[in-house]
Amino acid sequence: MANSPGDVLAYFLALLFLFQCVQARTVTYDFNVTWVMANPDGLFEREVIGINGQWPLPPIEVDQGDRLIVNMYNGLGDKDTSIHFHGMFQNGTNGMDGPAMVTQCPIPPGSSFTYNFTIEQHGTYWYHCHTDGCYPDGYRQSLIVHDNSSYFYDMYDEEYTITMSDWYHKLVKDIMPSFISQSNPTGAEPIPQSFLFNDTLNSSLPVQPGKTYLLRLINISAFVAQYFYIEDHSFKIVEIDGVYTEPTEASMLYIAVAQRYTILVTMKNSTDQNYPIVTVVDSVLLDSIPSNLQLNYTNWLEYNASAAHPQADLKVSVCTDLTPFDDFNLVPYDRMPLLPDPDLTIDLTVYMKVLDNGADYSMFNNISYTKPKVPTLYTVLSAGDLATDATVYGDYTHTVVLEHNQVVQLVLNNGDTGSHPFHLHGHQFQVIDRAPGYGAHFYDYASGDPLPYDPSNHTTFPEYPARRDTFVLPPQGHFVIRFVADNPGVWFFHCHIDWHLAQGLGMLMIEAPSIIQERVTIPDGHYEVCKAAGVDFEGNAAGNAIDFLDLAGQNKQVGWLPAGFTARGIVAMVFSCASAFLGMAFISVYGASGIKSQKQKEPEMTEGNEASHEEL
Ligand SMILES: *[C@@H]1O[C@H](CO)[C@@H](O)[C@H](O)[C@H]1NC(C)=O
Ligand SMILES: *[C@@H]1O[C@H](CO)[C@@H](O)[C@H](O)[C@H]1NC(C)=O
Ligand SMILES: *[C@@H]1O[C@H](CO)[C@@H](O)[C@H](O)[C@H]1NC(C)=O
Ligand SMILES: *[C@@H]1O[C@H](CO)[C@@H](O)[C@H](O)[C@H]1NC(C)=O
Ligand SMILES: *[C@@H]1O[C@H](CO)[C@@H](O)[C@H](O)[C@H]1NC(C)=O
Ligand SMILES: *[C@@H]1O[C@H](CO)[C@@H](O)[C@H](O)[C@H]1NC(C)=O
Ligand SMILES: *[C@@H]1O[C@H](CO)[C@@H](O)[C@H](O)[C@H]1NC(C)=O
Ligand SMILES: *[C@@H]1O[C@H](CO)[C@@H](O)[C@H](O)[C@H]1NC(C)=O
Ligand SMILES: *[C@@H]1O[C@H](CO)[C@@H](O)[C@H](O)[C@H]1NC(C)=O
Ligand SMILES: *[C@@H]1O[C@H](CO)[C@@H](O)[C@H](O)[C@H]1NC(C)=O
Ligand SMILES: *[C@@H]1O[C@H](CO)[C@@H](O)[C@H](O)[C@H]1NC(C)=O
Ligand SMILES: *[C@@H]1O[C@H](CO)[C@@H](O)[C@H](O)[C@H]1NC(C)=O
Ligand SMILES: [Cu+2]
Repeated sequence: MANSPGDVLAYFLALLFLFQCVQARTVTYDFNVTWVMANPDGLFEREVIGINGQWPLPPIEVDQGDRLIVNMYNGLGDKDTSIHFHGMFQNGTNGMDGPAMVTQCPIPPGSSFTYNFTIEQHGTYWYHCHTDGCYPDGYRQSLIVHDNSSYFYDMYDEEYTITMSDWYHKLVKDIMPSFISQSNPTGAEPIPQSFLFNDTLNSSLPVQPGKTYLLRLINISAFVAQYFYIEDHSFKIVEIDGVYTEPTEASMLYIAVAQRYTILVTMKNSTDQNYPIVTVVDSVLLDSIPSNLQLNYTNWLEYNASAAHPQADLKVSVCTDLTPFDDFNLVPYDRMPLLPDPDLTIDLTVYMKVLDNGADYSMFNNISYTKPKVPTLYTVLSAGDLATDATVYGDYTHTVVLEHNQVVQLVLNNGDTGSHPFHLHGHQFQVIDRAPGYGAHFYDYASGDPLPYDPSNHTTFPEYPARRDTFVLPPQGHFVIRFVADNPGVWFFHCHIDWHLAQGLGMLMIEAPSIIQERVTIPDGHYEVCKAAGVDFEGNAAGNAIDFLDLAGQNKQVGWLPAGFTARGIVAMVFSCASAFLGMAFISVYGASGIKSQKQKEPEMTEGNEASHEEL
């Protein structure tokens, strides 16, 4: 074939065109983070964490393959901060993951920090502050990675993103001291004052008859899970936590903190009526229910702005009429098969225990996560050959060192009567076993016997297990997940109820420390932030950069109560099918009244505890 100069030019231009088409964009956001005033529930105006003077915060939107740059300036004046991009793998960019004292220093007031990474994923995510319990103050919003090559791209006409959250009238700094304290030995979680729908209430989504909408639902709560349904409309689930699923019909969802569901909803052809979008709070999670707390909320699919906007008909019984869809059964669209038998199994049990100071803490096994003095990633980078020795990360960060590409199985048993949404940074994991299942009996185990995982007696693992990045551990039940350690980095595994994280319900997995040392570089600006914050960025968990095996001076968890003290009394739990799922006429009373009469040991802080066991 003869190549004329014209052909060559055309070929060259075509190449150039192709190159430009596939060349990813860089999407830059400048965030000036300051306090602003907001009143999203119409009940109370309060200070919230705003960006560029605004709240609700700006959603981040990118296309798959884009580079995202977020230049963040901390203008809060009185609070450290950082951003975690929830669900992002940060493959090769571990230093951009965001949790303070894990992969970076907390960003003090007056400092700036640049997050800079590429996004080779798609779907529905969110970003939130990951320092000292700061996202309940409003620092959280959606992060959408568009993908016009998704299998459902031509199955809808328009898309909407909706966040759902709980909302407190008090600032975290005014809640936290009394939450983790001797006066709250049962660890009763703070009760939200309301539950927001896309950061407001009473909203209408304008829709057109016959069209199909893609709804991205994101639970950005700090604590409470909710049921979601639309009256007279069913839908198809197409994505959970960034993983496309086989289209799966459902009519009700249970969305726990940090979980995302993307659904396709096809509208009716008539325009005479508007339909309630109903969210019902899972009140089982609340230790007490104030009489003025609204537990069910109506928003609308608005077909006709001038027609009535009826309140939800809550006479339906969730148990008999609707059952929340069980995410365990969702098959990923890519049909990734069950991972092979694990190279490493990590066994964990969740406990809530009163420690020596009379306050309630959460722990995996006997370790309540306590911040190290040097961010753990920076310990990896400064420890040389000792980085593979878990000793250098200290006794209270609960660090497990993983080898590159190991198949890891994590068995999580719940020694607690509450449910907990667990999140693993840097991965989507396969959920291969879980008990009990959703449904009427989900909460039965809260009052009955625990149901730990029995490796010699379990149901057959799914052939194509559901994958996601956040999963709910049922009360006194268990779940078992598998993932491949193919993402060298320091990854936090923790409960996403911010109050429980503050109580220590977290641990670290360090994948392939020597590959981290080869691949991960930290921009100088990140170390400048450490200097401004007065935090060491070299050395072991105790800040010792000379002898990495000497942990003298490390932050320690609070000491154990002497034997004989009851950790947590459960006085009464009244469950019924309807109440568990609809929160009607239902109260569960955790230990508070029971334990108050017991003699508590006087608080006795061992050195460093109060300062070190801070919330994240
Ligand atoms: C951030 O916003 C505050 C308040 O509007 C302003 O005073 C400050 O100069 C801004 N800082 C930056 C770095 O943009
Ligand atoms: C929502 O509607 C309820 C009842 O219709 C009303 O009492 C409340 O003030 C509204 N809230 C907001 C934030 O619009
Ligand atoms: C972001 O990272 C890329 C790759 O390391 C680098 O080329 C670029 O200069 C960085 N941009 C900013 C604003 O830091
Ligand atoms: C898909 O998205 C890319 C990047 O935004 C764009 O260049 C391309 O035109 C889009 N394709 C379609 C079919 O919309
Ligand atoms: C939800 O709120 C965000 C941020 O304010 C906004 O961009 C988005 O359009 C809202 N979604 C709907 C469905 O109104
Ligand atoms: C979000 O998750 C929290 C915690 O699990 C839960 O209480 C709340 O009801 C959920 N919200 C929705 C709308 O699902
Ligand atoms: C709406 O009308 C279209 C076209 O007539 C039909 O295909 C579709 O099934 C109807 N949808 C519903 C929900 O009735
Ligand atoms: C819905 O909320 C209202 C107000 O909080 C309450 O009176 C009612 O009992 C609730 N209904 C259900 C079914 O939860
Ligand atoms: C919208 O609702 C009003 C009031 O019910 C009704 O009069 C009108 O015909 C409806 N419009 C359409 C387009 O259905
Ligand atoms: C937890 O238990 C293990 C084994 O019994 C023990 O070696 C370790 O020191 C304990 N950790 C704490 C924090 O008490
Ligand atoms: C195996 O598990 C099932 C279901 O949890 C239980 O009913 C059965 O008693 C168990 N069998 C043994 C031998 O533990
Ligand atoms: C990280 O990237 C490597 C290739 O560099 C790939 O093999 C691995 O699957 C990726 N891991 C994740 C979690 O994205
Ligand atoms: Cu929890």
